[in-house]
Amino acid sequence: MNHLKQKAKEILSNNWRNGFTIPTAKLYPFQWNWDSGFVAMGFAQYAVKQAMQELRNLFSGQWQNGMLPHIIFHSETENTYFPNWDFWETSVNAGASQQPKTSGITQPPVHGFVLDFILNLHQDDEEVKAFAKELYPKIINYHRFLYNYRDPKKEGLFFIYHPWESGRDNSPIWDESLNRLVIDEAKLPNYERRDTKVADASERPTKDQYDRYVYLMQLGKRHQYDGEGIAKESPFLIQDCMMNAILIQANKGLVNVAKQVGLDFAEVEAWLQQGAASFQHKFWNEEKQFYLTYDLRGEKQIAHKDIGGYIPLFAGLPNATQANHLTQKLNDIKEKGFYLCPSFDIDSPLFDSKRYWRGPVWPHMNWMLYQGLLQYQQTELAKTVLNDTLALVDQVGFYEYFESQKNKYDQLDHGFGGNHFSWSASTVLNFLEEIVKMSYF
Ligand code: 9WN
Repeated sequence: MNHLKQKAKEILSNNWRNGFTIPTAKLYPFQWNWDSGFVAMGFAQYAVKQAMQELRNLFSGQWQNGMLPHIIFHSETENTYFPNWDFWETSVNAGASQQPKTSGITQPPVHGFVLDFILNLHQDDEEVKAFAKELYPKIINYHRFLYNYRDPKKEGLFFIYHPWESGRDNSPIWDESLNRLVIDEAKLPNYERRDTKVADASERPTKDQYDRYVYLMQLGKRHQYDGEGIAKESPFLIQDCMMNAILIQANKGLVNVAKQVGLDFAEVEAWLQQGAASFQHKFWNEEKQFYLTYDLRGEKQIAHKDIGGYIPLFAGLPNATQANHLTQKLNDIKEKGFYLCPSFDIDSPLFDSKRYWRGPVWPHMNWMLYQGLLQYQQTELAKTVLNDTLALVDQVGFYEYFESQKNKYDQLDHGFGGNHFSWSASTVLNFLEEIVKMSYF
């Protein structure tokens, strides 16, 4: 396993840009929100100063209203990504960060549990403790933004209005909501995709989906990117099960941090109480025995099962019966000849084992799933998730995502999307540490 560790560190070092890490060269040349969270956990294993720098630089793009953007454009001259900073025109919001430039939407709020993870590894390090005190109020502000601007019915659950915010851009769970948009090509601004020049177009979202992404960007811009008007107008208005589970787990992380370094956490506890109760009610589907994402515009659960439905395990939300249903499903998927865990329901006609979030396996998702399974004493299944991730990377390289069907994967000599990918590297580092910590071998 030493070669994997060495390679992972090499990737992180090559993707390091003097203070932050890009997800992968060419395809994603800036700093991404949740990518940086996962990367910081990898750095925490061997270079904690870099972990702290990574997060400091990420939060340097935080807006005055607390929003933490999904992309921080540390360079204004790099122009190989669409949409670049100028396309966002974030100056429509008076409190938007102008230095560095950023996008106008957010991503999964992982940073509370990331900070907890880092502090746990370095409990006696005074510099890390001081850093925890510095970052804590910024994460609190971020969460306040989500509750204040993105929770119109005050349920303790927040909404997103763009698939990019979910981090699972082209998941079939967004199809119905995206199809509500009435696209008039003549009214869409001209734009040129750059992703399909770097990655194989058959592994990326379609042109029709990109038109819809651009439409929703324009909608956000019209409302200064901050909420009220968006909630009224956006046909795409979603309470994502995965993101809300992540927020709850991040809040739990914040409570741990606050206890360790002596900070007040009453507000976080109140969020936790309300969020956990609403979560069960809103997302659990008794008939499907699965957590489903909620379409706030259509006022109904979205019928498809995606990987986000397993992430409540990570936040300790399911009761024992619910957890059994989820683990049973994972065992079935495994028995059917798949690597854990495909990003979408393998039995659905919309499953596509190659196209991005419609089927492939994503290493960082496996890290959250692994942690969740351990919490529910599902050690064997957790080990499968860990081993599958390492096997996928070991055989073909540190790609962004991977073919999930074993018989198809065996015929490939590569993964999908970008290669030398940062969160794949940091996830491998964390899994390798787990093997030692848990004495698996
Ligand atoms: C848009 C950087 C990001 C990830 C997302 C992933 C992909 C971007 C894109 O790459 O999205 O944000 O251009 O496709 O879907 O989860 O954070 O790795």
